[in-house]
Parts: sequence; structure tokens; C-alpha cells
Amino acid sequence: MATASATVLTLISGTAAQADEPAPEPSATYTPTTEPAQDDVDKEPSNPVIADYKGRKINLAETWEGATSCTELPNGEVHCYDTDEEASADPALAEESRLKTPQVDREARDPRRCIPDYWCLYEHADYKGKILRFSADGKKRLKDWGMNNKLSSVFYRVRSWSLNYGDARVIDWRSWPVSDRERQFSAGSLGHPARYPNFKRLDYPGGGNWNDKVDVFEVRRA
Ligand SMILES: [Ca+2]
Repeated sequence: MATASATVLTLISGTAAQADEPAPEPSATYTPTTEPAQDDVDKEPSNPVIADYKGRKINLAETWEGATSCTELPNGEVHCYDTDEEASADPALAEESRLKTPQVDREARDPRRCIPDYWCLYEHADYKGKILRFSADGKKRLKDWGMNNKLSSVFYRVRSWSLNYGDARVIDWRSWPVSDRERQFSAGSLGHPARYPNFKRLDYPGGGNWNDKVDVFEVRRA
């Protein structure tokens, strides 16, 4: 099976290089539609995230219960909330994040549910559905956060630029011999937040789009 796949890939590469030649009949063994649009590969050990929600601990890998958003806080804790007002007022947020959130240097089309200097990951397009807010540098295995293969839009507005420059990267783990897919996400610039309102409009390497495929979200402080 593996040898056959490698052979097919070689044949296809050779064919693509000869664009003037008539296209050969498709090989009987070349059936691209059998490649799953997404698969469920784990390439790192699981480490479920335990969050505080309504005064108790919940395992986000299993359930968000009724929470509508969760934030990874500077003290390393994760808090989940019923409302965006709770999320914006959390005393565990850095003071400047908490104070600046309601202020005016934002645009009408900014999603109301994001917090400055946090990468906001949304379950649905147009910044809808459940939200994860990430700030700390590093890879987040979304299965641990209960968001695997669900991500559909992202927003990020930098305020404290000296702390939050850098970018982000998403990864879709794939089964061998298909290589993992990756995409870089710019952090935008001062006054120009990073807007990715619909992953269905982000081309996926090899065809299709990025909607509901991301397994890893990596925050990269440069
Ligand atoms: Ca995936």
C-alpha cells in the first residue's frame, strides 16, 4: 500500500512537469477522492486542559459544559465563562487588557468578544460560537482544549506591541505518507488587526480549505 502510494505520487509529479503532453488516462489505482478530507491523527501526547468554571474544575478535552469562552491567563490558569462581560472583567487578566477592552480604539467591525493581545479562536465563521483566547507562547494541541477540527475564524488585535509581536501558525496533522499541513497567520500591525473571518476562504494545500481542520495552534513570539 505504501509503496503503491509513493509510486503514484512520483508518476503524478512527472506528469505535471510535461504540461504540453496529452493527459494520460488516470491510473486505476489513483483515486484521490479516497484521501480523507481530514483525519484524526495525534502526534503529541494528550494533556487535557483543566479549567476553572463556576467555582469548579472542568476538563475541556471532555466538555465545556455551558461555557461560551475560555481564556489562558498570564498566571497559567485557564478560566471559562458564561458571558463575555465576565471574560473581559476577569481579575486574573493583566490590568491593561482588562481596562482597555471597553475603550474606543477599536473598529465597529471588530468582534466584540475578543480581548486585546489575545489570539481569539472561534468555533464558527464570522467570529461566532465558542471562543478560546490564547496569549502565551507555544503550541496548543486543540484536542486538549476541546476545539480539535472545529476552528473556523481567528481575530487578533495587538495593543502592547513590544510584548506581542511575532505571529502564529496552524497545523493539521496528517497520516503518513501525507505530510502535515501548515499555515502562517500574521499578527497584523498597529492599527491593522489580524482578521481571518472565514477559514472556508483559506486555501488548504492540495485543495479544499482550512475550515474545521486545525489540530494545533501555535503562538510564536518572535
Ligand atoms: Ca485535523
